[in-house]
Amino acid sequence: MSGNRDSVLKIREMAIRHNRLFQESIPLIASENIMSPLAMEMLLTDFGFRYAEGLPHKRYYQGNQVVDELEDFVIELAKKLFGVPQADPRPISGTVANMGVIYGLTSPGDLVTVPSLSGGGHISAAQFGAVGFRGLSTENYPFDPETMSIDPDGAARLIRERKPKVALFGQSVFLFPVPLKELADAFSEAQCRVWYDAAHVIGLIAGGRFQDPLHEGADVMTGSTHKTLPGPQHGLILGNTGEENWKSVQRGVFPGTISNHHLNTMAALGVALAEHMEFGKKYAADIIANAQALAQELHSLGFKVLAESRGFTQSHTLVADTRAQGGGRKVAETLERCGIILNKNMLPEDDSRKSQNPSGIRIGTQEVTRIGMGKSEMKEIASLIYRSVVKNEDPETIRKEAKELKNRFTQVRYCFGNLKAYEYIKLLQDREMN
Ligand code: DSN
Repeated sequence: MSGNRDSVLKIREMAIRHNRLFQESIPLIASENIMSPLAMEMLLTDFGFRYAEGLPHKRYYQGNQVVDELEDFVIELAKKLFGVPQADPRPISGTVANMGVIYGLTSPGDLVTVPSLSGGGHISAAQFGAVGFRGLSTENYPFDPETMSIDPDGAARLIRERKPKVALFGQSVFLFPVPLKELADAFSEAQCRVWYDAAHVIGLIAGGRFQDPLHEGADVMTGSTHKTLPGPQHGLILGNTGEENWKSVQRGVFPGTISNHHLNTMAALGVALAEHMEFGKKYAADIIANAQALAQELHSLGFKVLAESRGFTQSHTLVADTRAQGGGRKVAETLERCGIILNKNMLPEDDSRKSQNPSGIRIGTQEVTRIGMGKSEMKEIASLIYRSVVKNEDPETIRKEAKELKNRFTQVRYCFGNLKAYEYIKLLQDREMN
C-alpha cells in the first residue's frame, strides 16, 4: 500500500518540479502557450467526467442539458469570432480536427495536395500520419526556401494538372500567409475542396493580423487551440462551405474519428474564445511585433535568420539556420541548459534523415508576449541566446539571468481574471496529503 502512496507522491512531486521548470525558464516553443486562470478553472469541473456523443440536442446519453447549452454557446462564440457560418468545437486536438476533415471530405485512394515536411508541413499531412492512415495519396507543393513559402505558380500548376480532391495548406513552420487568392482559379478549375490547417496561426487570424482563409477561398479551417489562440489543448473546425460538405465534416468528427468529445476542454475553449474576442487584436499585434523584433535582434548579432528579404516573419514564428553554431540539436540542448526552451527544426534543404539533428531552430513569441514581454525583452532574450551559443558562457550564469528576467513577468495577460502565471502550482504545494 505504502508503495502506491509513494507513487502518488512521486507524481505530485514531478508536477511541482515541471511547473517550476517552466516558471523559471524562457518559453519559446512556437506551438505552446499558457492558459488564462478562468479557462483553467474549467478543466477541473464535472464537465470532464461525462459523455455527450453526437451533436447538441441529438445525444445518446442523458444528463446533457447543460452540455447542450454549453456546446451551442461555444459554437456561436467561434462563429462570431471568425465571422463564419459553421463551427465544430468537438475535436479533441488539432490532429483529430484534421482527421475529421480527412474522413469527411475524402475517400481512400483520393489525391490530396499538401505542404512538404521540409517546407514546414505538419505530420498529419504526411504519408506516415493521418492522410496515410486514410489511404490517401499525396503530392507536395514546391517550396521556395528564399521566401519560406510555397511557390504559388508551381502550386497552381500542380493543382491544375493533378486535380486533387482536396488542396491542403498550413504548416508548423508558418512564417507568411498562403497565396490562397492567387490560387483561386486553379481551385475552381480542379473543382477541389480547399482546407487550411491554421493550428499555428489561428489566434493571429482571429485577431485580424494574418490572412483570413475562410474569406479567401478556403472551405474549411482546422486548428489546435493552444498556440497563438491561448486556450486548452483541444481542436476546432470552422467552415464557410456548402451544407453538404459541412455535414460530411461533422460526420467525419463523430462518428468518424471520435466517440466522446472532452467537455471540460470545450468549456475552457469557450472561455478562451470569449477572451480572444476582447483582447485578441492587441495580443496578435504584440506577438508579431515581438517576433519581428527578436528576429531583427538575432540577425544583428550575426545569426542567420531565414527570410530576411521578407522581413523574417509575419507571424509568431522565426527560424534560424544554426549550422554555424553547431546545428539545431546542439543549440537547442545548450539553450535548455541555460533556461531557454525552444526546439530544433528541419530547414527546407534538410532531408528526413536529419530530423534528429537538423540544421535549424524554431522560435515562437506567443507565450513570452502573453506574460507581458515586449521589444526590450526580445533584445535581452537575443543577447542571452548569443552569449549561450556563440560566446559559450557558463550555462549556470545564463540560467540565473534567464530566471531573473522571467521573474519580472509573472502575470497572465490578455485575459480576464487576475492570477499570476504558474500560481496554480501552489494548489499542489500547499495541500497536505494525508
Ligand atoms: N508538433 C506541433 C508543433 O510543434 O508545431 C504541432 O502539432
